[in-house]
Amino acid sequence: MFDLTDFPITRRWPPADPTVIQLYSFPTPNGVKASIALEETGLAYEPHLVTLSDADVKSDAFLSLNPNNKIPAIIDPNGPDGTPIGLFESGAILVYLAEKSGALLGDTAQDRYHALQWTMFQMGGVGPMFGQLGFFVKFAGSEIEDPRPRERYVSEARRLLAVLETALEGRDWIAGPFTIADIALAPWLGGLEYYGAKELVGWDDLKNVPAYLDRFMDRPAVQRGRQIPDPG
Ligand SMILES: N[C@@H](CCC(=O)N[C@@H](CS)C(=O)NCC(=O)O)C(=O)O
Repeated sequence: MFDLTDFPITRRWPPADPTVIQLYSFPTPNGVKASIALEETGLAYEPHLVTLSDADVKSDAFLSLNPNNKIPAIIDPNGPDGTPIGLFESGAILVYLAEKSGALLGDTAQDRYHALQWTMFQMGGVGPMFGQLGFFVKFAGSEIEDPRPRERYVSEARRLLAVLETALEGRDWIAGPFTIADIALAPWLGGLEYYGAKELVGWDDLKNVPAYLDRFMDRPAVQRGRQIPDPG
């Protein structure tokens, strides 16, 4: 039941305890979604550091678990029907961990669909748009002279932040109770600082979003999960 030798990734990153969830990740906004959810739910797991270098994410071993060469990915030795399951895409991992633990999707069917709605909003909107913003503001794209891509992603980031600012009025968490949607969204809000993009997106004009990020960062499980795996 706990034999993980069918997963080639375990030969490069061997499990110390093959009975627990194996996490392959790096502490980026997408990576920490998985470690924070694991810390919040209390599910037993073992982290493995997979850096963003081609030698790791494009290795045959990692591609055998995620052909899309991106962290995070997991193996649960005790998946549905008691058989092992491998998963990639942080949104799918969040839903899986929430359903497995019975936590982080609220208490009612309404909560659950709202949590999924805002998780999709992050996966399809905030993640890709903020990621491109980072590319054009901080990384290689910042050397491109044409201002239009940068302007496009700054204006999309501002628009998405305005959606959140309105939705957070009068509530602590985006779907009502604390859910996977918060774990998906908040690390990306924190990423704006790392990109040096806060001023560009008008962060100081917002009230609810910065308070929301502070509330998220205050959670002990979030503080632990943000450091996992230890990047060394
Ligand atoms: N949609 C994916 C995106 C994951 C992603 O972009 N991961 C980045 C780090 S934040 C990565 O692994 N990059 C390595 C590469 O692209 O080579 C998810 O949410 O899991």
